[in-house]
Amino acid sequence: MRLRASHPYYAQIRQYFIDRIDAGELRPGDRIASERALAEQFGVSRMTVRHALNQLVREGRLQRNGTQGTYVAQPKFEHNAAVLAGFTDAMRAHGITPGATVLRAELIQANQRVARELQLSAGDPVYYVFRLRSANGEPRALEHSYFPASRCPGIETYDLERYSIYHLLRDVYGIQLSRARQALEPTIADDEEATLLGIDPGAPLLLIERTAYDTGDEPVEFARDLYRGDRTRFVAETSLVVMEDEP
Ligand code: 16G
Repeated sequence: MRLRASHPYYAQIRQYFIDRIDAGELRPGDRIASERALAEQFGVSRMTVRHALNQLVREGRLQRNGTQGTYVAQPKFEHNAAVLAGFTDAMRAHGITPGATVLRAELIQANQRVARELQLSAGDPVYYVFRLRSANGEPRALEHSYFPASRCPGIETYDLERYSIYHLLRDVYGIQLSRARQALEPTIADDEEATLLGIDPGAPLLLIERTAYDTGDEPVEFARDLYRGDRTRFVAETSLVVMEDEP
C-alpha cells in the first residue's frame, strides 16, 4: 500500500488495519508483523508505526500480549443496553465466567447526588459497594453502587465476590427490579482506574450511570460504572415511534 503525503501516515496505517480486520483478512488472534517490518513495508519510521498501533490497541482493535507481540483482538463484548440485567447474568448468558473483587463495601452517608438519585435526604445511610468486575479473568469494569440501607440491611455481610448483588436483592430482600434509567458518556482512565483495569492511563472508558427501580417504582440502586472502552460496546435496539403531525 502506498501512503499519500497529504494525510498523516499513522492515520493511514491505522485505517489499513481497520479495513483488513473488517474485511476478515485479519482475524482475531492473528499476529501483526513487527514494528520494524511494518516500518519497512510502509516506508515510515517505527515511531509512526507505533503511533498507529497504540491507537488501535486503545480502540480495542489490536491487543498486546506482553513482549510477545501484537494480535488482532477478539470482538468487543456487546451489552444489551435495553435489557435490565446484572453483570453476573449478562456474562453467564454468553457463557462467560463473571468475577468480582470487592474494593470497598461499607455503610456511608449519601451525598447530595446519591440522595437525589435514590430519593433520600443527604446524610441518609446507604451501602456503598465498589467492585472490580472481570470476564473470564480479564478486568472489564469498575462498579460504584449505592443502595438505600433501609432496603437491604446487612448486605455488606454477604460475600459479594461470590454472590450477584441483583440475586441477593431478589432472593434475600425480595426486591424485584423493573426498570432502570441509564446514561452513557465517554471518559478516560485515571492512574488508579488504569492500574485496576490493566490499561494505560488516559485509555477510553464508558461511564454508565444507572438508577434502577423496583416494581413499586422506588429507586433501589444508583450506580456509576466504568467499562473498558476497548472491550465493551453497548447496543440498544430502537423502533419507530410515529409522532403526531403538528397542526
Ligand atoms: C451491572 C449494573 C450495575 C449492577 C451490577 C450488578 C450496568 C451498567 N450496571 O453491572 O449497576 O450493580 O450489574 O451485578 O448494567 P451483579 O448482579 O453481578 O452483582
